[in-house]
Amino acid sequence: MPIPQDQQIPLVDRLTELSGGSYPPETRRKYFISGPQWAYAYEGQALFHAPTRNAVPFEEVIRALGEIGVPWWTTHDTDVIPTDHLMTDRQAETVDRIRSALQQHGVRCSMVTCETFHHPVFAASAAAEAPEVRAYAARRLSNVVEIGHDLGAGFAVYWPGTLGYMIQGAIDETQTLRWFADGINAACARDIAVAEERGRGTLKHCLEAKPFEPVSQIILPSSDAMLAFIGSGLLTHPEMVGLNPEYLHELMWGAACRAALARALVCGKLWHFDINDGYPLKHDVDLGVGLVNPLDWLNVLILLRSHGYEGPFNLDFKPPRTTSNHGVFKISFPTAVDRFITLWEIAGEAVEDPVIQEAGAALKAGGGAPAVAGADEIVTANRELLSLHELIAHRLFQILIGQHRGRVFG
Ligand code: GLT
Ligand code: MN
Ligand code: MN
Repeated sequence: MPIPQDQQIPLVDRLTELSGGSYPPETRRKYFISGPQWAYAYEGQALFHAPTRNAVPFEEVIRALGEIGVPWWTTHDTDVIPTDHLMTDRQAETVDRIRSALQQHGVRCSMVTCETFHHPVFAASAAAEAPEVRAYAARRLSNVVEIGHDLGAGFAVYWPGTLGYMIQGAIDETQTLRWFADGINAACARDIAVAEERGRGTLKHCLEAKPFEPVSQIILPSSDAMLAFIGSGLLTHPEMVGLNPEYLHELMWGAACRAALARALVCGKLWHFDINDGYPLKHDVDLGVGLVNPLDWLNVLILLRSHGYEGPFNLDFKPPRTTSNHGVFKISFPTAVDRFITLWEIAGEAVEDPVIQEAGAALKAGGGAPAVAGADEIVTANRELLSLHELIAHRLFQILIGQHRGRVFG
């Protein structure tokens, strides 16, 4: 029987209820999870895709996040302020409206980011040859820092998605990197001045890498490249600059996200994390966290829990274009938050699991071969212990699907 349109929302809502309930908003608010304006308001458009949803103004996004229980909101400057209103009185009016919407709905702004990829002025990147483009980019970055302070944010993110080219040869990459550093240096300098004026701390400036898209070659394509850039000597305040890795962006170049995060952790630069899902070596599909790689995600969160990283977790996903505006509110955001919280809690169980703990301790104790033993003797001493690697992997699978809590074989 066809389902007439007026019965579709009740059907979706009933099946949503039937699929296992959800965390209450108060529980969700205990986690440092943020909802991006651009994710919630994404209309489903792309190069080959017309929009499938209506635009959603920030008042509605902030209201919805408050109701769902997402405690933090993030935005690009141009998600909420048209380009020609930026750095004018109209910007201040909008920032006031944002502030009152946040206050009204009990949501706070954690992060602001500068759009340096969509507008034609950035066609040759924000570090283009023409000095006026770079001067404009520096003003835009500094302005975002001010908006961040106006809204009480603690983080600024920079995704240099057009810092590269489609066709090689016209630009000198070393020059581009120096010019890009000039932009970040301008943002940090402005931040120090504004923070001082307002008696606030400075922001944490976080670089986000993506290996390709929208240009075919990006000069800083991975979190590791960003780490090298931070340590290159080009930044005047490297201590103010860290990383915002994105889960899928690491998969896109074939990395283990967990290992990429580990490299950021040992450098003390894991400051912000975009959470989503997708497929290795494909384009940036930005699916909801846990929908493709739940076991990999469990492992990522075990690493983060073991090393004291507790957020921000920024829900940088794109609700699929088959989801309606109602679906974004009812399904996309609440279920993404709940999958994340579930995986986070399961990761806590894995860290505490007696089987994994004992296996890990046994592996570290080793087989007891003498310190001066030869290679064959060491192999023999450890041979049976090393089977525990596979047992730990099996145990993680069991924990993921709840077998440690009673689901049994047979
Ligand atoms: C864009 C990109 C994201 C970044 C955003 C921050 S912009 O949506 O694909 O991964 O996090 O600028
Ligand atoms: Mn991202
Ligand atoms: Mn992405």
